[in-house]
Amino acid sequence: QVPDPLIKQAYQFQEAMMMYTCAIRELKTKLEVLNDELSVRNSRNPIELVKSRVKKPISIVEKLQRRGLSISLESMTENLDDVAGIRVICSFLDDIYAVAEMLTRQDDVHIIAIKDYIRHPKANGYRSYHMIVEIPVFFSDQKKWMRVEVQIRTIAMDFWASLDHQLKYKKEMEANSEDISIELRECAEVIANTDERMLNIRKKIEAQEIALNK
Ligand code: 0O2
Repeated sequence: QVPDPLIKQAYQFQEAMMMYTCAIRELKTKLEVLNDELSVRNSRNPIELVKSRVKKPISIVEKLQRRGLSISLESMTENLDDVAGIRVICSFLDDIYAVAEMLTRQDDVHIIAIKDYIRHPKANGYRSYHMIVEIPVFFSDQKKWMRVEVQIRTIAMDFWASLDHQLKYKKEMEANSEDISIELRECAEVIANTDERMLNIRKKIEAQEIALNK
């Protein structure tokens, strides 16, 4: 027989995860609204794809342990900002900042923290714009402010980060060796350069269109 306190804890955890899932749904709707509006106005989609996930229980426990924090529901909700995570994959570099700014302007979105790993890439070459936001979610008996980590990046940045993640996950030893790190960083730089060139190409095409329409 499973002891009562354990069953109670399991239910509380399930309820917390449900709340994080709802927060993701709310924020995804906000992003879809923005994308729909902008695609009508500008005849192109700034957002290519939105991915989301609720952190797995094992990853939650590992992160709390890594930080030397207690393993409990309270500790998770107080200390972890990325239990709910959304990844916004944009077409172009400037779309990232446009999406971030539009979210920031919404008065029911509280910005808790921002990490701009595009202007300040990580030493390994990782690039992405990270926001920790808090949004209100309305449940049957309460309004709860829920934290969500939003990672905004281009298709190219996502390509690098996904492969970097895979390589490190499958071959941890080799991925940590010096020459592999250098190669990965070089690839990240080539990708960043390509992102800038693609943005310039788009701007040139837009300028030509404006000139033609005059
Ligand atoms: P997952 O599986 O994506 O959830 P910490 O989370 O403790 O590392 P912090 O300050 O909370 O530190 O987070 P930070 O640095 O703002 O961003 C962490 C998340 O960004 C990671 O989540 C990754 O998703 C992504 N990220 C950061 N650095 C890298 C990197 O070098 N390569 C790749 N591929 N992704 C990175 P998780 O929880 O580590 O993983």
